[in-house]
Amino acid sequence: MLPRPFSFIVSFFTFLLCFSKASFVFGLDASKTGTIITSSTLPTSSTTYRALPTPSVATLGIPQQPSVNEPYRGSTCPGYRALNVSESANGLIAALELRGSPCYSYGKDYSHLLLNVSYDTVDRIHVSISDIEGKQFRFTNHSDVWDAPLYHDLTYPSNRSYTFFYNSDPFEFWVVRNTDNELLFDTRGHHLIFQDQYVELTTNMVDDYNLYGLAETVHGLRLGNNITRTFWANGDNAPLDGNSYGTHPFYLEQRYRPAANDSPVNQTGYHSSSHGVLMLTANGMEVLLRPNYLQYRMIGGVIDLYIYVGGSDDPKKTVSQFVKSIGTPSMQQYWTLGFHISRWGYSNVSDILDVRKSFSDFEIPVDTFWNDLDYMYMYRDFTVDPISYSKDNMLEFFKEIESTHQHYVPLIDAAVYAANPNNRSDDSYYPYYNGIENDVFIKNPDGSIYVGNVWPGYTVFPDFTNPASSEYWKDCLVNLTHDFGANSSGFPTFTGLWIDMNEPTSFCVGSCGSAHLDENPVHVAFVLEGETNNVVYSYPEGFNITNATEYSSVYMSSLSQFHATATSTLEKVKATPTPLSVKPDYNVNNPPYALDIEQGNGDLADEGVSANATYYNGTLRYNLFNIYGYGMAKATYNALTSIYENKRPFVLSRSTFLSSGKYAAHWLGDNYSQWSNMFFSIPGMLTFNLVGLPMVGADACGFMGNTDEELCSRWMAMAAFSPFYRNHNSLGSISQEPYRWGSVAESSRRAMSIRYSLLPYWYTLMKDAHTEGFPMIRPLFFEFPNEQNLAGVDRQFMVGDALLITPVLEPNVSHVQGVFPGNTSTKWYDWYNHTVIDRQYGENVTLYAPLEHINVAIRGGKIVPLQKPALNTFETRQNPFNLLVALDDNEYSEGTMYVDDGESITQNSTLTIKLLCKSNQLSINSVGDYHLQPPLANVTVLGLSQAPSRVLMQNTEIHTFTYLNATKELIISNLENNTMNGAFSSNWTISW
Ligand code: MIG
Repeated sequence: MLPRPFSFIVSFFTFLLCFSKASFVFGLDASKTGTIITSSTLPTSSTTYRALPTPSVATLGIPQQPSVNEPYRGSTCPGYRALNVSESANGLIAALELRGSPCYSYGKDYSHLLLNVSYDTVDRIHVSISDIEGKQFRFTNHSDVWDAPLYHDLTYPSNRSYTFFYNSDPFEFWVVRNTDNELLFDTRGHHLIFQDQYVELTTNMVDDYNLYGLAETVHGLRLGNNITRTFWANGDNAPLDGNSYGTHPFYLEQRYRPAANDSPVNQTGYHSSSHGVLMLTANGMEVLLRPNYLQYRMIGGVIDLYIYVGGSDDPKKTVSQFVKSIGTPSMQQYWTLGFHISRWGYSNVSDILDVRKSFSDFEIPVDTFWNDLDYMYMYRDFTVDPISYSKDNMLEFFKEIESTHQHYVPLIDAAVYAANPNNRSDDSYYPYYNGIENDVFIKNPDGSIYVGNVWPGYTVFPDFTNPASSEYWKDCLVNLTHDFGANSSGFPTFTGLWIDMNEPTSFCVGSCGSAHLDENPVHVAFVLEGETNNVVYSYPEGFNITNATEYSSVYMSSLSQFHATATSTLEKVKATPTPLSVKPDYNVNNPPYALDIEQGNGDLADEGVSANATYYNGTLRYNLFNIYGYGMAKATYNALTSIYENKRPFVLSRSTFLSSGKYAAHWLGDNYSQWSNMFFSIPGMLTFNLVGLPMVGADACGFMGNTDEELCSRWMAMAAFSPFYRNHNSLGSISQEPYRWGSVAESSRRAMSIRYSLLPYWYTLMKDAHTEGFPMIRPLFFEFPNEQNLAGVDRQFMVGDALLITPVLEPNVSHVQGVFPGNTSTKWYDWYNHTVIDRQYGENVTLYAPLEHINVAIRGGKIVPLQKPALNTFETRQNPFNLLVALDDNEYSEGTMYVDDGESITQNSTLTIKLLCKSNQLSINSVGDYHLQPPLANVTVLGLSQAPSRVLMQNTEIHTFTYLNATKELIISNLENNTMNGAFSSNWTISW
């Protein structure tokens, strides 16, 4: 724990001062800039350059005013004209020529561009615009770093579902869906700007467009037309509307149009269509959503625009087109669908063992125990603290969880401790020296190693774009299994990995540790929760009312802490940035267009490995900024496949990029224990589900700040319906395992019994996500796409197509309102009492929602496969099946169930069961040989108008059935004897 010397603070500010002055002087000097376009197009007068706000020398640590808040600079840009257009069956090629003088809005204009339109597939068109000389960084040239089906599945069909139109002078283009002439993308009226550090492309939009996606941020589901989405990976907590951990530059647009004839299936008066748009880049970018237009502003790279044609009435199909083109998410192991308990602050093995025992004492299901930084030796990756997490104790722990088929997932940070060179004998940290030897760490532009500051002190960062890093990373992780006590017989230790801080985050400006490794280990540049004067006193909204007495004492303590800290020197330390010895030909540290970022004061070099950091082949991080987390997930996934052969790796990643779902699941990061944050987790999860990363969840009960009983009860219940279900907590907050309060325990037990019984359904949803790219949880409009009033609904959500969840999202209430979509013949049944929910079309129905109860509705027409729930997923899998058959108005319903061994990458056999109920007969049709031993216990049929006189399974009469008149439900039980060889091992029918 060595505080940084105060002198650093002083020198840092002196440094800042010098450079802000210098920037003005250098800004006038045109000769200091490199040339990209021909010399004749270079500006001749210094006034042209005055417009550039930033210095043309490389600088670090300079805060910037976001350009998006400044007057628009592109209005004098002349645009381009198309020359030599040549069309073929595959697409269209043209040269684009600047139509006038360069405008230098935020960089130097290219005089000539190459337009390449490719008719990729029936429903996808690719429009690429690049500089003709190929000087700009081009993401799509780096398939070694990021590969996807969209590079390979090119068919150039003649029966394509879209048409590309253009005007030559000025060059403008638009793309139309053939079936209904919808304009999907339309640049008419907007000049293209294409400069070395600024590319701008604008499309016209319809009024009040319904746009979704563009993850990751904290916002409602429907983005609206007054938001700027910034893509620049960032590790800050819960940045409302700001740039966050991941970047997924894809949007889905849903449009409604009045229906000509109002058919009985569609009482809404509308039809809908949807399409999708992807801007494929890992560069810094802003997307401006404004009334009637949407504008891309990229600070580098080229244009690689993909338009997914989608079609009528089925947003799922549009999402599927997109997700299949980037790569569908992987199947996870079955146990990952169970409940996960975590916290930062399990300071030794006994803490975890106590937690495990309490879960069992309180009979609350749990599959997985998570370990944060606490297990490491001085926060160093790939080490295990020899005292608090000793091998002997860990071995006991691993044996125990193995006997109960539970799991353990530890955290790994992106940053690797940089050992103190003066102390090599004591500080022989192998992952550092091994990485140096194999030359796998990110560099500075001058070739020295980039050194940031994270938990263990000064740190280095593996360069996951470097092929050599995969062996290195695998070696590190294999060593970690040994540190945990794995021996040659391979005793299992962790069965998944949690990868954190992989934006990657660093707590200082630039390569701050370059000349300071001899000071390691240093304490992070701020005070940790729980350290002196940093007690967590925040509570959820309404805590002052619900817990008035406790609140008043907390308030007094927080006041005294405030006074104590106000007078102490808790300022954040910033280390001296290292000046660059190599000057890039453009300004990577303070590009002329300043992104509106969360990082300290808009400084591109702060709180993350900065833009001038350099990958092994010379690529600047500037150009591959947003893909670090993806690379780390991929390397971790690959390492795990070689540690556990043919087992699906479970990786949970904080930073993600397009197609990260192939390698990782995601949690929404550092939220607050606040009701508002519980709400925002819904749009957060729904959005990830529509960008191809469905295995997602938020830290239930909230991460930062203290939770309280009521919030935690409600959140544990709601999170039971998220694909990834984990309760995680920050270092200094009060404990929040579900057994800490009676009502939280009870509400968790109730919701978990539903979740665990639904495991066959969840697993089938995961399979659909994996094969089709479908979301596991969905906004209501995905299932009811013609109801315009559902376009913004994000306080409710659907699990698959059969279940509608209406959570309580505020304190001190016992009722909740929700809509139940579908025309008046649609039926919704209450999960618990099986009554039909009484509702009108478009009505906000008030539902009773006492503290331990979450409202779940089943949609008529769907069959949901269930299994009797147990205390973990393994036990649940051994239990008998049940079928919940929710009939629609015509007494029809259907469903599917997919099963396999739940863990292997390559399956020897699988089983897909189609379930169908019509004309008083339920039948199954199984395909595949995977054998499921558990029998069928019960079948419950909801919405059966008449009591049956007898029930037959195949030709055998079943006497164990009852019909409940009040709820019109048929319960057929004790079917085990008729299905002794497995519930679905041969096809059967049950009729009545
Ligand atoms: O700066 O490892 O989002 O889940 O508990 C905090 C400590 C670093 C951030 C993760 C959070 C984790 C925490 N980490």
